Amino acid sequence: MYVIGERINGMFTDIGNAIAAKDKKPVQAMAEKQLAAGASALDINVGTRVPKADRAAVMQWLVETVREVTNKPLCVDTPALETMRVGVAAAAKGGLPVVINSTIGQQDKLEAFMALAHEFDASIIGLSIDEKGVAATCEEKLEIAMRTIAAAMEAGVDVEKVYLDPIVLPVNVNQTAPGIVLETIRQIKMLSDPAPHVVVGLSNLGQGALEKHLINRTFLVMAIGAGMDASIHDPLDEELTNAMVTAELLLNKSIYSDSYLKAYRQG
Ligand code: THG
Repeated sequence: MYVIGERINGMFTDIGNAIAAKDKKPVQAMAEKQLAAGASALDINVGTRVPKADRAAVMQWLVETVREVTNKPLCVDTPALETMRVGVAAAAKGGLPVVINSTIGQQDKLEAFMALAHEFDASIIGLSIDEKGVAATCEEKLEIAMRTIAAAMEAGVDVEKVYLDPIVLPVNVNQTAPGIVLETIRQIKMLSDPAPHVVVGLSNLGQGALEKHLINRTFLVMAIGAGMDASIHDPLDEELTNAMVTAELLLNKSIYSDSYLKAYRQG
């Protein structure tokens, strides 16, 4: 599993406060902790407390702060093209790997973000959202997925670099949505050979629910079973990580030993 650590996000109080105080220490410590826990990449999101006019400059600061402690892929998380360009340029400096998180499937946005991906040799996450909002049905999600793949090919972005995100929303808001996402994952995996990568922002699912950790953990296992190969979540959640590693073991993606959980943590 390609785990993208979600914790460097201004929506969390510790990181929000560090951003406000321009204090690098808590940000760098959080980057190192997530990587030590097995994250393959780190999401970087300034959050909503930062005024819109300052977001590009704050994104640059946040990316440069994390880049001081790692050469791993940084996943620049913003819907704004200008903030994305600034963040991606900072993250990709020296030819280091970067992920654009994200583009929506509206044609003009797809073209602009795919051009940026091509320019920086970046990977890119394509959401199942377009001018009509979040796609509700499996058919609509697949239609946007196919448009996203087509736009990547047009822009010269290798399909291997595209991650499709069918969008999970809080289960306490709409209980039919998670099943639709699982079905969409299964179908995306049949679109082509090799199949496009699939990612979700897992923590959206349990947001506001008392049993959010259990809900997120159970869904992660189901989504892995459906073919999902990447996830934006908290790698510091040990039970979540144990469930993920066990799901991969049961799908024969890693070798069994009695100490397989320990083996994962030792890298
Ligand atoms: N898809 C993609 N990128 C994304 C998302 C997605 N980036 C942002 C978000 N969604 C993923 N990251 C988070 C981070 C935190 C929470 C949800 C999604 C969250 N956290 C706490 C919770 O679980 O209740 C609340 C915050 C706190 O503890 O202060 O909800 O879908 N491509």
